[in-house]
Amino acid sequence: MIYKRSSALFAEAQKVIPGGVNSPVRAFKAVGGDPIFVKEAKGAYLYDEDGNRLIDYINSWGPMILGHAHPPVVNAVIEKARKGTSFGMPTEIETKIAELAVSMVPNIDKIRFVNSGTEACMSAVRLARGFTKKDKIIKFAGCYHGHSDSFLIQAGSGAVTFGSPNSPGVTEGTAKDTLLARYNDLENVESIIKSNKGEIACIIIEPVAGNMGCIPPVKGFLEGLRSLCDAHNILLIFDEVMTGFRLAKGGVQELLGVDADIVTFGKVIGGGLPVGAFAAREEIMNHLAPLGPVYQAGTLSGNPLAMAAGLAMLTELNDNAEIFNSIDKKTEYLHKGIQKVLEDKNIIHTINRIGSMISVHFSENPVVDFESAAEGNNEIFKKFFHGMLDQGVYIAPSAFETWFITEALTYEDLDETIKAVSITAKNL
Ligand code: KE4
Repeated sequence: MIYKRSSALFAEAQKVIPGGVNSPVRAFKAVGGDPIFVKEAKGAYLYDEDGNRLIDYINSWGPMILGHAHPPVVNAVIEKARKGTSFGMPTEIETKIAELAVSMVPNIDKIRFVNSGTEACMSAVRLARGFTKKDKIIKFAGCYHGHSDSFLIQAGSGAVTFGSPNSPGVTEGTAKDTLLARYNDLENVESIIKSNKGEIACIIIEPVAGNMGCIPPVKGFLEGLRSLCDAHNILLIFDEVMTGFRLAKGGVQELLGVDADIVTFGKVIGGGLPVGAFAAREEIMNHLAPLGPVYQAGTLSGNPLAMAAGLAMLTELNDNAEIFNSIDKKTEYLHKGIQKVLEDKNIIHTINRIGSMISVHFSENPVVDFESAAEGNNEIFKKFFHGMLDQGVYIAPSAFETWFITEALTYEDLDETIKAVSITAKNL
């Protein structure tokens, strides 16, 4: 594959945009080489600036569950744009998508729209602190909830896992209120709660992790968190920015039958336009301004174009629930095909999959938390990434990401992808 024009565009971009990208993971730092510049996309395919067609397994990191340039979504945005692009005033379509989202997801009575997953998670934590009148939060190593200060925390020293900033600009004052736990380790969470009695406002978790590669919760883990939260008056926040409206109509709450107190959304809910949201039962959401004291706001929140895209997307998913079964089957087919090829070539690997989320880890041990995810052989992953790219298949440019399956993929695309793995595996 030739990427000359992408490289030239990248050189230009770096002169005026830090790192040439508006979000770091796009810069290919984890895999090397210059990032691919996309010219356009349709269905399951990306068309880059050098005329290459790539089968897309990122789908804008999740939103394109029905494929790129999906006509009902595109037409809805065009129609809306003709009537104005932003008003900063309430519009009926915000109520329409709110009613639909509330009808699809368990345990939520009200929803507030914002402009990104980060904003949704940041606001959800502020709401939990305001509602419980407690300051500390528990998050999990390897889970990503966006770039709000409270989340950019790494494991501190010492057994009590006090957080410490993992980015300049995050203060020690902020970090002290974020406690870091190990994913899938209930005892660890319990010990942190015991060490911070009466101080923890919420536990925020990706109920199915997608930012360490795909890591499903082990049996009983989410149920255990629910019990701990009930016993200690802690709110359980499910960050469903990735899993919401993807793993089931009602997300992980529906799929695994565990109730959250607050749920955050992003990606699919906006149909590819900038939308995040957070939702909960009425007694919690009514603490939000202008009703209650917890402040949160946004000039472009509920933007009509974004609402039009999101409403078109959620309507199609709500009316055609068999879509979820179809993409799950495609993901299982891909899983089995890749696994057979890598086993035949004796390549040490493990594949995690749940619903339409899947990740390939070049490690022999099960990948159940950040530590085990980090054991993966990154040199082999880099070769795998570029080998697949050379075969016209675009997977996440990082071993700590999940592949996202789109309904637009055909079984021929899946076979082509499995064949690309077979060719790539020869050089691993
Ligand atoms: P955004 O602010 O990027 O819309 O959402 C933050 C976020 C929150 N919660 C979860 C579970 C997420 O996965 C994300 C964002 N996901 C990454 C991909 N792992 C976005 C890609 C990027 O950072 O460019």
